[in-house]
Amino acid sequence: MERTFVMFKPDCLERGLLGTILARFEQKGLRLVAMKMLRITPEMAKQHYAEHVSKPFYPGLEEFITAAPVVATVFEGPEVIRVVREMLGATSGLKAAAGTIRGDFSASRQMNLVHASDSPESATREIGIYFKAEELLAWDPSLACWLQAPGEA
Ligand code: FUP
Repeated sequence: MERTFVMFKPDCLERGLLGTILARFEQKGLRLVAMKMLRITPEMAKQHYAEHVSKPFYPGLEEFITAAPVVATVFEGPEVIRVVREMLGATSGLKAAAGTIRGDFSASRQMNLVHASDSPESATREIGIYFKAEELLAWDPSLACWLQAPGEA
């Protein structure tokens, strides 16, 4: 079982798409283990996007990500890091394939609705920025036995 950090960005909340997009992850059968709504501060933005802070697009990215609340979540499942990245599609909504979340709902490179970790190292780092260990709730949904065969999870 892997865990991944998934964040519904300000454009997602402003456009009223939180429920619609969250539903795609629920329908896929991914297990939600943490969730909180918050307003990202400039300091948190610099921590989250540490690899981009010195890039020319960073000031605009920080303005965008701090402009309205976000919803931070952690999902759990087999190969969940890759599965969620594939559900999101390419970074730019203009390039993302139809059928992916960005392909279906975004026409922007910056306003691409949802962030998800791209590796196990990123997932651990990003979950640590937004959640304390005790905020991650391990649980066994009753329907789990109809989502994966024994030994698959
Ligand atoms: P991703 O891993 O898909 O979130 O994308 P990146 O780490 O490459 O980029 C992080 C965020 O910066 C993306 F959500 C989009 C944004 N970005 C820009 O706004 N302009 C750029 O030129 C590149 C990325």
